[in-house]
Amino acid sequence: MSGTNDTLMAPDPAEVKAEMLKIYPAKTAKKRAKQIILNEPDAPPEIGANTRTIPGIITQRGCTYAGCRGVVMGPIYDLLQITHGPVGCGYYAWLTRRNLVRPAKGQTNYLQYCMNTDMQEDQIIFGGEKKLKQAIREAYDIFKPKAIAVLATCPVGLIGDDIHTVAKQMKEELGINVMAFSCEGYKGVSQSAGHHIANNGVFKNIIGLDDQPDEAEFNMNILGEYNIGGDAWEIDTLLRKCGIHVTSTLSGDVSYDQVKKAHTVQLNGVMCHRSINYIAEMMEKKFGIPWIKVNFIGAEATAKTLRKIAKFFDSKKLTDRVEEVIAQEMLALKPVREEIKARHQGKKAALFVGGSRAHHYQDLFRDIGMEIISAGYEFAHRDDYEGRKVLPTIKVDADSRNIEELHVEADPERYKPRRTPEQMAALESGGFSFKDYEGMMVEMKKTTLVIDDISHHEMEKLIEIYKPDIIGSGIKDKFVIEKMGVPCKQLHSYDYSGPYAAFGGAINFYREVDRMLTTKVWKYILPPWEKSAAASPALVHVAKAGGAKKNGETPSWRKPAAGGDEV
Ligand code: CFM
Repeated sequence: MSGTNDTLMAPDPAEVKAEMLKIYPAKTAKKRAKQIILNEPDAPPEIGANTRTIPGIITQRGCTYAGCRGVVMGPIYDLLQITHGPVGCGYYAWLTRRNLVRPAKGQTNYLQYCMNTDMQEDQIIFGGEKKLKQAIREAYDIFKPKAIAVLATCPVGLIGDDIHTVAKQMKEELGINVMAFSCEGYKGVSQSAGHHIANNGVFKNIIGLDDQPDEAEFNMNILGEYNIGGDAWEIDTLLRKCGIHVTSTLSGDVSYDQVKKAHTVQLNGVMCHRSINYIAEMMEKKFGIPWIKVNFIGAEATAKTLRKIAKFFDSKKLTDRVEEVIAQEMLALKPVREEIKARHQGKKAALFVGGSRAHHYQDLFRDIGMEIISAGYEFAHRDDYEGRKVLPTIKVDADSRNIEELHVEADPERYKPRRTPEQMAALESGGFSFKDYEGMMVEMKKTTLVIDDISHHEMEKLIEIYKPDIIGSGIKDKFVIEKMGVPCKQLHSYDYSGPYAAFGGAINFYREVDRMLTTKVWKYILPPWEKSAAASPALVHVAKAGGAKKNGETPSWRKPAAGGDEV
């Protein structure tokens, strides 16, 4: 056996891609080939994204209802939310996503409830509108909420219940805001469609209901921040230290009343571009609030974001304060970062998460000297990969046409540009960019594999060939990855730790990765390809070749060293 004598060459990404695809039927391989791309940071190539997953492929995606109810609407804690559908769908509204809240004293919090109309065969056959009305009345009688949202699951759309008319009638009857969301799970390609539906609903039904601004010199919203593991609290604490007030987040630890006045701020910061860019755009058109992309994941990214915000407000006092805060925070962070960096410099990470974290978390790994060998989103669109400049070239297909595009115009009374055109132009000529997101690919190295909607099969190949030191991914593949001997940091609910945002969060993350990479437990796990090799000596050659031997040849990245015996 010659395992130790093998020369391990850097895998050729084109060969890796071919290896991933070769198991698929021709049509599937053709489609997946468009979703597995060799990166070119200077001119990101077109990637296939936001298209339906081919049946049979094991994907990590969720449904449209999950994106609307679970992701965007879920965290608005005093908006009473009723799922209209079978009780099983309702389960996924029951805090299965880890958006934390800490309502102020005396405020209502419905997050711990899971309210559902429990549709039965009767309603499927004869219609569920009556039962829905009854559920709304019942919920109102018990809780007396400020507002109610009704969220549809698949059968509602299939049988044609008119939930919007029900909401309208109940609004009149109860005298409170009642709104409906046609976010049936099948409506789109993934949860991404649900984000868009939720954005439309929040914009139409909540934002703009209260014109009274919070009193603050520097006042902004953080959009697309969902307070997973307390991230929004970490960001809020940091911004407060700088003297910046957050009126509303969409939607992390936020109340219905805060969302009502979201349109009164001077600036919108967009954290998760994928899930909330629609609202940012619509608020700009209707109210004149500019938006900028922000990122509080990673120490360097956080510092950059703070400076960007300070530059927008154009105040010496704020700029000085921001620099002071960055210096203070870095003082505490740097020794931890340097110590951990020394242990893990050059190690390899891969990231396959959602619609924004696969990009944002790259900064945290880079902070401690690690290299990103591959990354991809589950359900993002081309603009999240290639940047918003490709928006005009994205083809509108039957699936995207399914989701309403709101026609938004400037509000006749309330449209008020927050900066004059001259001020905006001056900022832009100083390198400041509004309404812009450059996407993931410009920040990744040349020829790095960018993989959209990665399948379990592709993940296995990636691990066998690249042997990453850690993978950031989700619960659906976490244990598959760990059974292969690779630590997996679950980047949706954070494996119940966190927060990871801002400077304090970055320290938590470095320590967590350090712990995961230094524990000795992984060496006790024999990955499946080595197990089969041990059981059958004839397979040893294939195993050593990263399981990627094709047509009797050893792939170029794993040629045996001269003089080394093979088996
Ligand atoms: Fe935005 Fe999210 Fe994400 Fe997302 Fe999500 Fe999430 Fe996510 Mo899980 S809104 S796209 S639909 S950052 S629940 S808080 S972690 S897949 S990367």
